[in-house]
Amino acid sequence: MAKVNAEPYDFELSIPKTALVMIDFQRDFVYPGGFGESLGNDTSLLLRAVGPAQKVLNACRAAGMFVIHTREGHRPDLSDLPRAKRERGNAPLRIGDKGSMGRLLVRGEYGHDIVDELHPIEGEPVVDKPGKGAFYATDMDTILRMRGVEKLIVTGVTTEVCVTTSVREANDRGYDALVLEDCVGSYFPEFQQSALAMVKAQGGIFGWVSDSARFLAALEAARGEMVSMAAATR
Ligand code: C5J
Repeated sequence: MAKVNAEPYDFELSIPKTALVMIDFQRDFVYPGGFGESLGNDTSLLLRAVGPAQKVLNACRAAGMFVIHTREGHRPDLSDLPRAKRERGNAPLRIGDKGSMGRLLVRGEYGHDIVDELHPIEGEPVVDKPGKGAFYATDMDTILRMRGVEKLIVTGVTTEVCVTTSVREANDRGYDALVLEDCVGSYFPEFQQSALAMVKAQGGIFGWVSDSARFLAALEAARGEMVSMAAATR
């Protein structure tokens, strides 16, 4: 089986059993004028992950891998927004308030949607989540299990918030998760480093860490294996 060179050790790649998970690549986090900037963050740090993530997305689509996207946000009436989440941070603009890309983190608004470069295409489910974790109050687990998915390739923003919260949730549900470090982004470079270190420590306590180049090389090998297997069974 094709293997992705990764830490703490190689990650076995099986295209039919794997999903590419694109976490919260929303304008609200990645561009100025959205929720991320309203909290005082420099959004340009997240943009760095978009190019590598686009390469991985295109390659996974070409390989026929299942792709699933998530978006963090709330109903327009904010009925699913906990008081604590709205009030915490004491920012001048809060979730539900109007920013330059529409109401912050509200479903249906321009800022809530995924950036053009990584926009979902037909057949790629979009999971709308009210929390940080992709599995909390969503049908993420059901969708993955219906497809027979056991392994996750994880990209997205932000590394130490929604990405690793989702990786921890996935771990507890029995999935193997591989995080691609140049395809995840944080407003805090030091948090990016420590969040990824926590994933792969202790023999991969939450999962594996690699990067887009090493993943793409293994994906090519896995595609080759599938072609050879199909030819052998003909
Ligand atoms: C945050 C996220 N950072 N998607 N959300 O509030 O990581």
